[in-house]
This record gives sequence, C-alpha cells and structure tokens, in this order.
Amino acid sequence: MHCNLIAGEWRTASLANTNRNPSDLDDAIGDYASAGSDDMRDAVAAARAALPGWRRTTPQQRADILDAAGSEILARKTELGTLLAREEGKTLAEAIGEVARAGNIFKYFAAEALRQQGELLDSVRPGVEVMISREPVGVVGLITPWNFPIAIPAWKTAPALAFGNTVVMKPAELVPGSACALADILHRAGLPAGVFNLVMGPGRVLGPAMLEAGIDALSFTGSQATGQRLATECAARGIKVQLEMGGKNPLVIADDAELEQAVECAINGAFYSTGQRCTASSRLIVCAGIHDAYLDRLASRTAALHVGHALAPETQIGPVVSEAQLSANLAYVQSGLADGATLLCGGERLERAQRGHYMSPALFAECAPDMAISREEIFGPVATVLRADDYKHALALANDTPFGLAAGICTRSLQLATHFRRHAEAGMVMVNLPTAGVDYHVPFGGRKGSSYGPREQGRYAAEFYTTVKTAYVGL
Ligand code: UN1
Repeated sequence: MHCNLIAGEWRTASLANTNRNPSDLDDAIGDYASAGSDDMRDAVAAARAALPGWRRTTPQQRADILDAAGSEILARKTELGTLLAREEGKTLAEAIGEVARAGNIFKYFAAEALRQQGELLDSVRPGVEVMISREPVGVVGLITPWNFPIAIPAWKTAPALAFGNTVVMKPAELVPGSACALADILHRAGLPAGVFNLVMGPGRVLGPAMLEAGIDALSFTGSQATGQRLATECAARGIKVQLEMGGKNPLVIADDAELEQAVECAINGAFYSTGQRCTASSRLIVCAGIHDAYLDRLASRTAALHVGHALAPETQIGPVVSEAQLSANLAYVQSGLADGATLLCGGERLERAQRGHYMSPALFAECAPDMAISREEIFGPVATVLRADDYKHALALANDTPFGLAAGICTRSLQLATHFRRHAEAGMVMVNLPTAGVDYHVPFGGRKGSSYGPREQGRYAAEFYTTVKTAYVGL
C-alpha cells in the first residue's frame, strides 16, 4: 500500500483505496492509503513543528531542494507521465507535457526563492525609516483536483516551499499516484521532516479536519460548491484563502477569423484533455457571417477525433476520469437535447476493447444562452455553440456568465482583438489561441465565480504565500 507522508515518515492507514485506470478498469494501479481526521491532525501538527526551522533556512537551501526536485521530475517525465495517463486518462503526450510543466514549475520557484522582494523608505516623520519585507504565511493547506494530478500540486507546493511555508497537501482521491510520486521526490530531495506532508483520502472528512487542525492558509482548486463552503469556513476561522473553481470559458469566432486556425482552437480548447480543464473552451460563440462554414468544418473535425486508451499512440481524446463524471456528462447531453439544442455529433458512451469510461466528444449548435449546457460547467468533452449577430453581440454573450476564468477570440483584426482583450470579463484572455493551456511563469486566475483571493503562479504567487511586514525603525 502507498502511504501517507506525515512528519517525514511514510505511515500506513487502516483503510485503502484501489486506484483504477479509467482507460482499462481491469488495470489496478495500486492501493493508496485513505487517511482519517487523526492523520490530518498529525500532519498539520508536523507542519507546525517544522515551520520555525524551515522558515529560517537560507534561500539557497530552499532553491537547491526545489531545483533538485524539478530536475528529477524532468528526468523521469516519461515514467511519471505514463503513471499520470494511467490514473487520470489524459493522453500520454498530454501527461508527459504536464509532468514537464511540473518540473519547470519547481525550477522556476527555485529561482524565485532567491529573488526577494523588499523596500526601504524614509518615514514621513523625521528620524524614522520604514522597511517593508515579506514573511511566510505559515502552515499552508493544499487541496488539489484530479484533472492536473501533478501540475496543480506543483504550482501550489513549489511557491509555498520557496517562500518558507510548510505544507499539508490533500490530493484528489482519483489521482493519488502522482501525488505520492511527488511527495517521494520532495522527501528524497532533502526536505526536512514535516515540511511537506501528504494526506490522502476523502475530502469531506479531510477538508474540515484540515481547517480544524489550525492551518494558516488554504489554497484550493476544485468545484465551486466545495470552494464556497471552504471559503465561508476559512473566513470564520481567519484562514487566508485562495480558490480556483470552475469556468465556462467563451471562445468568440469573429467573422474575419482564419477558419482552420479557429477550428483548431476549438478542438484543442474544448476537447483535448477530454474537456476536463477549468480553462476549457466550452462555450463557442460564433458570429453569423462565418457560422455555417465554421460549424460544418468543426463538426467534421469533432466527429473524426480518435477516442481511446490514453496510452495508445493514435488516441487524441482519452477516457472520462470516472463513471460518476461520465454519467454527469451524459446527463448534460440529455439536458441539452431536452432544451432543444441541436446535437451535431457525439455525446454517446463508447465501447472499446478495454472496459473504460469512454465518450464521444459532443458538439451542440443553436444553444440559447440560458440553457443549462450554456451556463453550467460540465467538465467533460461537451461544447456548446451560440450564434451571435456580430462582434458586439458576441462580446455580450461572452460576458454573460457567472464565471470569469479565461476568454478567447479568433480574429484577424487588431482592433477586435484589442477591444476584446480590454472588455472580456475574465482573468485571462487568449487571442487566436485556445482558452486552455497556460504558461507557468505568469499569473493564473479568474474573476466572478471562477476565483477568489490572490492569483496563482509566477511572481504573483507571493501575494498568497507571503504576508507583508512593515517595520518602523527610529534612527
Ligand atoms: C491549463 O489550461 O493549462 O483545473 C491549466 C484546471 C486549471 C488549470 C488549467 N486550474 O483546469
């Protein structure tokens, strides 16, 4: 059984979960410890005990450990990518890309540990100077989702450690393998006992236990419902909180878009990674002049996508992560049909040689903006197309959503691209690119119902993982 890492020791738990491959349910990846609230309490206590020592380490010591972890992840990207593809179901190429991203994130934050930020100012009073410095926020709890089993743990853990915090991480139950591999790498890279703790198991038990045990800050990526519950609880307990939740990201196709490029943006953005990205281009808003030609081409490309085993080289779309997610996706397909949207292709459960959670990518046309499939995050390979009269109408539709993570436009016009960049109500804007697929050295996050609290990633990560101290010194 793969164990929890608590206080520098691998601890077994009385319960275990068997991790199965969504491409092939007969492939059991391993048994992973399932912790209870006692283990969580121990992990938070261990992180608390390790904090004074870790925050006093030099930036060089922290940089060396993070850099070593990053190098090992990069060197093992094929092996770790294969594990990731087996447990999550994205294609091997996508999984290896994700692992490389995780390795690069550690290397980026290794250097960020050395780039310290501070200011020295004269006071408004005579004979006084003011120093502004950043200190670690303390014990940080990380709750991570299943759709990026190593990149999201990396982009929370690396800045947390770089800035001198200690960590308790609770990964999604569907993807414990990548989390265990990451914990093992960090442990062997030389992290002192208790600086990084891994506690695997059910969120409904371990989430509340983590907050009760007394963490200083929580970074969460997951569903809106869980995020909002956690935020309320964090506010009551005075815990600093950062939430990344859902998206229903619009991709506007303007009349002057380059057709093939705009089709590829939608195929990639809506369906790659089986649509299981909070940045997915799930709402395609197509202007009237290009609408019919665009949909013709998009529907034939969608229908031709090869759905199969994540490790098979010809696969473009892997399985859905779980039976529960597949059923939820299919229920949305039914809801779209019941609401009168036109299903151009896909939306069906597929049989393959192996028993797995396969589904054909679904493309809905003539969707009304108030249909559930146009408003709610589905988190699967289901894209809705809304017809817009013109660019102005398209922009209004794009912003007519409770979410605000990413928004994209395909156009050849600098004027439209600029207007959209300035007026899209989203944290991230993409021009002639899919809405999904982000860099690791720049801020990540959204507006409205998508995010809460400071941005993640790049140097903006310091906003969450540090706290500012203002010191007045009489001369
Ligand atoms: C990406 O689009 O490259 O859960 C990253 C998610 C996001 C990450 C998206 N937090 O899908």
